[in-house]
Amino acid sequence: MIHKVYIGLGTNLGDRQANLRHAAEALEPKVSVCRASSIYETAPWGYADQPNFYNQALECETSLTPLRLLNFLKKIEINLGRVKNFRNGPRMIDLDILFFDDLVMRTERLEIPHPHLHLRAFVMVPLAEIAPELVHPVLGKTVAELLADVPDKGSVTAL
Ligand code: PH2
Ligand code: MG
Ligand code: MG
Repeated sequence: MIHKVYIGLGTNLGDRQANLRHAAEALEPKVSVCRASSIYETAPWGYADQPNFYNQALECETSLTPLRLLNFLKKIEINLGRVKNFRNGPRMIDLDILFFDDLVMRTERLEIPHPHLHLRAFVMVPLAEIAPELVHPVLGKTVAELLADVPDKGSVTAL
């Protein structure tokens, strides 16, 4: 069975543009990228004293299960040089599952939809570019509607 998944990418160390490109390349062929948002330069959220991020959203298809997809994304993060750091701290690459079909899953290891996505402009602006009509399965609103209500007014600028 083929699943439609949305993945949020973030990077603020090294060559940020190359990190995004390498991550998208590493997804294939297990995860095929259907649509990519523009790349946005965004102010760091949660911990201010670090470089600006580049953020992007990808619409993908995969036959992996949610946990296999999570493990696969973690492996790509490590292959691209991510090392353990403090919460919200700088990283080479972060790959987050935002939505997985209309699945709602809340476990210790994995929460889908991503629990904070609707609160963060650096996630919602790229996502709204590629999927404005997508409906959040818990909140019952479209991505475009949720973006209009995002409380985080951190700067988000398309490259
Ligand atoms: N990711 C975080 C914490 N803060 N800020 C921005 N601008 N972009 C991110 O991707 C980001 C962040 C934790 O995952
Ligand atoms: Mg993240
Ligand atoms: Mg993450």
